Amino acid sequence: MSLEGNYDPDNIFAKILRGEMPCVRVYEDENTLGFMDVFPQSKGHMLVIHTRDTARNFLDVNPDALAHIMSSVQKLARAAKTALNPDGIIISQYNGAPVGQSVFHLHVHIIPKYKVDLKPHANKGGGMADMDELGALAAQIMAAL
Ligand code: DGP
Repeated sequence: MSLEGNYDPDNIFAKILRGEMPCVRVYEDENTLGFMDVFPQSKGHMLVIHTRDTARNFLDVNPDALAHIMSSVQKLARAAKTALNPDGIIISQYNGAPVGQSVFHLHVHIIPKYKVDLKPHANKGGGMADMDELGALAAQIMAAL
């Protein structure tokens, strides 16, 4: 998919929002959802999405919705720092399949980075996470919110 196109209501994050697909939730407010990435690039890799705005990418999004998303990203990044003590935290966001976007509901990655361990983006080699491990990490981060 390119930068052009219409929002697909059957994308995987839309299904998560409708409760049609499971996910390990970390943070929710009236506008956003933060949850564990199921193909984590590192311990504590999370995603933040808007729960109502149907932007496919950064270019489409309503600025107010973007502000809500980034506020939650900051909240979760701070919690990840407290809970997991990473050496650094990458905040990233991809626009268009050619640069790596694979889910076309705008999302921001929070990727705690440790000196020893960073896996490739999405499901390109890192493998799917164990849901119990994701749940334990989510609980650690939630305790720091
Ligand atoms: P991107 O490639 O930037 O569009 O990121 C999509 C991310 O979503 C990628 O890191 C893997 C993750 N992902 C894909 N499918 C699922 C899913 O069903 N559940 C969760 N929690 N994450 C998913």
